[in-house]
Amino acid sequence: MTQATARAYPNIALVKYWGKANEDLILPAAGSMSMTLDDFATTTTVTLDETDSFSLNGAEQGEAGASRVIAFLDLVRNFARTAGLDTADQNARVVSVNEGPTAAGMASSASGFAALAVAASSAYGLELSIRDLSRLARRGSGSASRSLVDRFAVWHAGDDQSSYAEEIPAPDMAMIAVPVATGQKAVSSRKGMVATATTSPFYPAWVTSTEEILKEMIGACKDSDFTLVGEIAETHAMRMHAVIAASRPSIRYLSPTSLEVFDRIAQLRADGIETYGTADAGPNVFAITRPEHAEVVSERLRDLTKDGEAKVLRPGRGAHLVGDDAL
Ligand code: 2P0
Repeated sequence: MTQATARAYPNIALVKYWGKANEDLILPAAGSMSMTLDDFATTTTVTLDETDSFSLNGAEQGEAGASRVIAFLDLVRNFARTAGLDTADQNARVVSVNEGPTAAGMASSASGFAALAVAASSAYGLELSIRDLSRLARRGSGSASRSLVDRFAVWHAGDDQSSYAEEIPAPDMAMIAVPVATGQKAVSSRKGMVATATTSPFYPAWVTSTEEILKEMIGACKDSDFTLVGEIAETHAMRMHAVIAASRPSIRYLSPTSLEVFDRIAQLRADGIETYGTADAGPNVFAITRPEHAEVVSERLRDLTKDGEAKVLRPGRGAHLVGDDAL
């Protein structure tokens, strides 16, 4: 096959990844855990071609915009060479469409590299397991390793072989996206992680406490204890923003409105609607709640969003190949 199309969804971490043990192999300093979403998909087609090129949402990308994608294709070609495939010397055209907002804290790099890993490995003729696809996606963007997995994933810290994501059982839940208006330009996750690791005095404690809390989270998921899952998720998100804020110079991703959303979530809890919040490297907040409360939570958070819409998301599918008819 010289052409393949794949679809992948973003994931939102409930135990966060923030910091690398190895920059080149994208090995995390600690494990993490996430829910794969069922919306904001990226669909990517890879076609072997005369030259490497990358189109995103209909816009042809120049050298800078295409560099991470081409570096990833080089990696896939190296694997093809090792496997003795004669596709290894061919270039490729990559066409991606994001249904969610790109680079707006909706984890588009996770869905992007997960879809690219599946489509490119298939176009180049590699036959990889989900585990190896997760390892491959990790090399594009760490969090992409988790978007290979259905529903809920744990991404293991470790070496190149052992650092992959796999599915874990978890209590059923809904996630409500609360996109918050902002004028400020965030520091990229990649740069923010390095700044935190090198300048935040709390970073060593962040790494060790993340390993501990991940074990607790896996236990809570296994016990289907939604309350404990939610408490851990919100605490861990706040710890991440705290260790980041302690960088020098300080980095702050949450906006005043983000904090208002966290206050509203606390009010929902006080009203008996069990809800918890999390936020990534940007001001947008994601609320988690039991499925039966999803609509009321969305309704109660809507006025704090930038477009008056708080979308209800559910656990979704890991990255997968799609046929031409599904485009
Ligand atoms: C996460 N984030 O666990 C955390 C929480 C953002 C905040 O993973 O450098 O884009 O490509 O490995 O995967 C964002 O980091 O970083 C991220 P790279 P990535 O979802």
